Amino acid sequence: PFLENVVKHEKFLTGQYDTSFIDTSPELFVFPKRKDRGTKMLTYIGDVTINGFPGITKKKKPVLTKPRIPAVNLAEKMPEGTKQILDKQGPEGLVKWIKDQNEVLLTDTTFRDGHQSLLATRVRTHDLEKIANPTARLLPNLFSMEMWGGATFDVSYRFLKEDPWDRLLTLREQSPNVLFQMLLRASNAVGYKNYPDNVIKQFVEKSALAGIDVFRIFDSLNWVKGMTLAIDSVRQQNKIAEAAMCYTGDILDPTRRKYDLTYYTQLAKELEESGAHVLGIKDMAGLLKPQAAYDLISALKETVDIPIHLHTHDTSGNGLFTYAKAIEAGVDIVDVAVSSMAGLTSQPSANSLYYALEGTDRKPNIDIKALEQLSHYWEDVRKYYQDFESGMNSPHTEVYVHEMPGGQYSNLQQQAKAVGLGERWDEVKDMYSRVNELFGDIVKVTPSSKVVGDMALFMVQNNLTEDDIYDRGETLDFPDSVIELFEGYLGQPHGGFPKELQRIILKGREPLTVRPGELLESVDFNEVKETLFHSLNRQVTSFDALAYALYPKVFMDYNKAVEMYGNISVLDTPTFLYGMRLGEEVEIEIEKGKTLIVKLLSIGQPQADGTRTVYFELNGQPREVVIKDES
Ligand code: BTN
Ligand code: 3PY
Ligand code: ZN
Repeated sequence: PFLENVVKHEKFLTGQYDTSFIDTSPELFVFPKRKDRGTKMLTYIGDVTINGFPGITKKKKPVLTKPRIPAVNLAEKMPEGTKQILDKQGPEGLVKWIKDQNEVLLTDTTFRDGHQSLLATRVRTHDLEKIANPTARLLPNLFSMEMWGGATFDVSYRFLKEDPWDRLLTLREQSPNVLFQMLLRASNAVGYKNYPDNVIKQFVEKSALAGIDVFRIFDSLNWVKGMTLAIDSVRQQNKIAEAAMCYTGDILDPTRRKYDLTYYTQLAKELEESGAHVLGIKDMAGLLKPQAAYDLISALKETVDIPIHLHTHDTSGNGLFTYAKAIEAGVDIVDVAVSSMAGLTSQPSANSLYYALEGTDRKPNIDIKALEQLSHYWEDVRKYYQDFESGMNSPHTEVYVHEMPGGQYSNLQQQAKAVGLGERWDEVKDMYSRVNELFGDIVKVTPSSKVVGDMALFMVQNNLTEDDIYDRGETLDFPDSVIELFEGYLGQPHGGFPKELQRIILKGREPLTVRPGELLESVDFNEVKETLFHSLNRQVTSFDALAYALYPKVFMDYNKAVEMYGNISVLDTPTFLYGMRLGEEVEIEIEKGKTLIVKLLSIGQPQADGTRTVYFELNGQPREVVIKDES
């Protein structure tokens, strides 16, 4: 606790911080051993130049322009925003403030769901950091910036080889005025399964410490019992608990009664009674049709007293129409993305919404010129990540049938490619909706959506039909995630599991009916820190320990990559993803005021052992590294 106070102090009061000294007990303090950062960096650049980046078909480094950053005066005082309202008036004060606003309030999701949905979550801190301060200055009237949680935590370590906690701390420093919002999967934290209760509590506590103000909490089966621990933990931190219900099905369809208006109003009431400060409606796939939005918001306004925050995805192309109807019905806050990162599987465009509401009394109080400038930046950055685009480039009304969440679309597509089903993507989508039926029509959102996706991949890969599952299920090795779902480790779905299928999948084992957190053994964080300290041979923070508790293998692999390559998060994105062209020179700021100038001179022919020598110039001096050619 003492050192955590130091962090708060150093970081938040003086604006200077160094995550390397955070909350380590003094006896664990070691001085990092001297390493040659230059060689590590060249090893990475050599490796990615020769072997390419995982998930990208190897190709020449594209020639791209530097993103246009809006000109802002960094010397000027940062305008105050909603963060100051929360800090001064507490959660209740903030809730009252929301209710007092007449215009619709906006959450900007560009930093999280926007790129999670369009670019497989791959946008790096390097690119977020540069626009965080201009965004805070140009859009101080935002309700919040959603910039953490969901898939970003896992993807940061796993694919980007960067620390998501550093991202949060860095962005917090750059944007001190707008509320920071994260997506928290209730008992699944930012993972794909339930974790012990003390992990959830710790996670909320540390996320709040590092800068999160608004926690959007949802359960992937809309199981309230799985959400209360997270809600309580957030309230204990004096932060905003936004409890969200996931929207599935279609309240307008009289033949689909499982998730009707009554289902949602009852759920909303339960969430309010469970301590939610704000009610979230999480339309993760974009299934909420305009009239349904009007009916739903109108009914909820009659049911609950807390503000209502609506989230949708624009996959069908109807997103703005849905928002217009929701706004007419009195929704308090809606989620939008900056135009060049909006639309399709992402959120509706903030810029478009601004104009759509002209002439109404709920038009958002936002600077449209600023939005357009920010959009230029993102338009340029998006090109860096072109290889992670889903290929969807027009409205996709099929979503009303397959019901796949926007945040899952590009990720599942990557998963399908990785197991050799890239060519059979249409079949995978179709199977996705068939699996939903097979499972009894469940809510599909991370992680339940991943289970449906895993099952769909499994069935397409093995050419299985629903009948095969029932006829030959006893002999099939179902994906682990499917077994865990049916065992009750993600909680209980509305209406229960289909009994016969559950019996087949569990092969005689008894399912859980209680909350998994009641059974999972607490994590001993001191022990984790101790173990990590010995295996990593460096200072270990509470943030590290949490990462290990959530994702042990991913976290250890990340550390291996850091050991091998150093801190590669400082590389510009084209170099990070494609390496260098022959003769090219790049500048890498490895720390404030310390820059490496790297020039790629030549690449040697493969040797008998499969290695190649890569010749560089580093700050004018010749340097070479030996890289294994994996081709
Ligand atoms: C690991 O496997 O944990 C190390 C991850 C680092 C992957 C890098 S990305 C560039 C280069 N190309 C590869 O295929 N692997 C390395
Ligand atoms: C996530 O959990 O990452 C989501 O975005 C779900 O919609
Ligand atoms: Zn979403």
